[in-house]
Amino acid sequence: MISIIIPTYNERENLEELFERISRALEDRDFEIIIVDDDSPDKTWEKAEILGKIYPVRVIRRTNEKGLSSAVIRGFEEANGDIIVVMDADLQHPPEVIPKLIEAIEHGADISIASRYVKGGKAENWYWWRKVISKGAIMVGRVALPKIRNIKDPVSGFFAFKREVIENVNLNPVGFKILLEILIKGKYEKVIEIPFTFGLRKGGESKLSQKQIFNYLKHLYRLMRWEGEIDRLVKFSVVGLSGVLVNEGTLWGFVEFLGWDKRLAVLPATELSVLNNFVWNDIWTFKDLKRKALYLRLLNFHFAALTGALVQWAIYLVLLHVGLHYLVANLIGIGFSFIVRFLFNRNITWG
Ligand SMILES: Nc1nc2c(ncn2[C@@H]2O[C@H](COP(=O)(O)OP(=O)(O)OP(=O)(O)O)[C@@H](O)[C@H]2O)c(=O)[nH]1
Ligand SMILES: [Mg+2]
Repeated sequence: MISIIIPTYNERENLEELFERISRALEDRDFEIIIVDDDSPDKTWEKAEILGKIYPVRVIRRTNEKGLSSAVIRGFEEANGDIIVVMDADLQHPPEVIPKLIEAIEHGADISIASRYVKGGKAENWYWWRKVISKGAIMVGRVALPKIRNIKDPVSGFFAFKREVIENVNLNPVGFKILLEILIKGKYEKVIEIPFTFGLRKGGESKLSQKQIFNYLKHLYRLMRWEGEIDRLVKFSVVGLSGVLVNEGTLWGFVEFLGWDKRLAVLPATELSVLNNFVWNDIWTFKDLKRKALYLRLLNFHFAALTGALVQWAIYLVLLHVGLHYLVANLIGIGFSFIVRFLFNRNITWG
């Protein structure tokens, strides 16, 4: 049995074609359609109930709750299927793709995603700025959450999964992107992406707004916390500060007690601080991620430090050139260096 969850808000005029095409695509299968409507002013729920006489549709009309993700989660609670499909009502998600999503699961995937960004997929007729925002948002998400870094379209609203993936998982209805929530918190091994063309909506209006971008960032932040990535960032910063102390302290010792040349003493002092940071990051920040051999981690860590220093220097020079105060320029350079080093180490050294 397959459950198809469709959240709706003012989609009345799309329902008939939607149900017709789903039924045709799934004619040799057992399925149910679950419409979760937030009491749409255009009475989408009423239309769905009428069409329910012809198609296997169940309608949930929510009157005291609103929001896309919570609607989808409500649909999960009502679903009877072993395979659950989520899609939009506005026909941007062609029902003809559903059999491919289901076949992927029957062939061993736990989650299958209809993807705009794998080979063969695309978003049709989008303004260039919408493409940039969409791709940029995905890139930020993949960088912020290493668990999903290999997934090309982790924010698709069109996907299918085995019921077990979300069993006993506490999904939070924040944000617009329930798939992200499932990819981070769900229990699964294999994900497959199926290319599809995301068309223009047939009728009705978009509910996507500027506010969603902010909500998306908030959602990412919560998932980063959940994943422990924020903890890592904090630990990495603390270690970085300890490195400053080691660097300054050893430099002072070399110069004052050993009488070394100031111009050269800074080099071993810096190396000692890099080693200090490596040790703490290895046994604390990234202690659960020692997948590479020790010498490779050590080598990569040095490479990250060097890359960070070069980035810092380059940004410093550019900002000096545009007229910033040198201390401000350096501070911004340090900020960028921090990000570069964190990402390098998180994804490569301990990746
Ligand atoms: N129940 C419920 N459904 C919603 C809500 N917001 C959006 N939807 C539905 O979720 C689906 C996706 O919303 P869309 O407005 O199409 O978002 P989009 O596809 O990113 O934007 P467009 O490309 O402009 O269509 C549609 O089926 C909407 O009717 C909501 O608050 N509650
Ligand atoms: Mg849409």
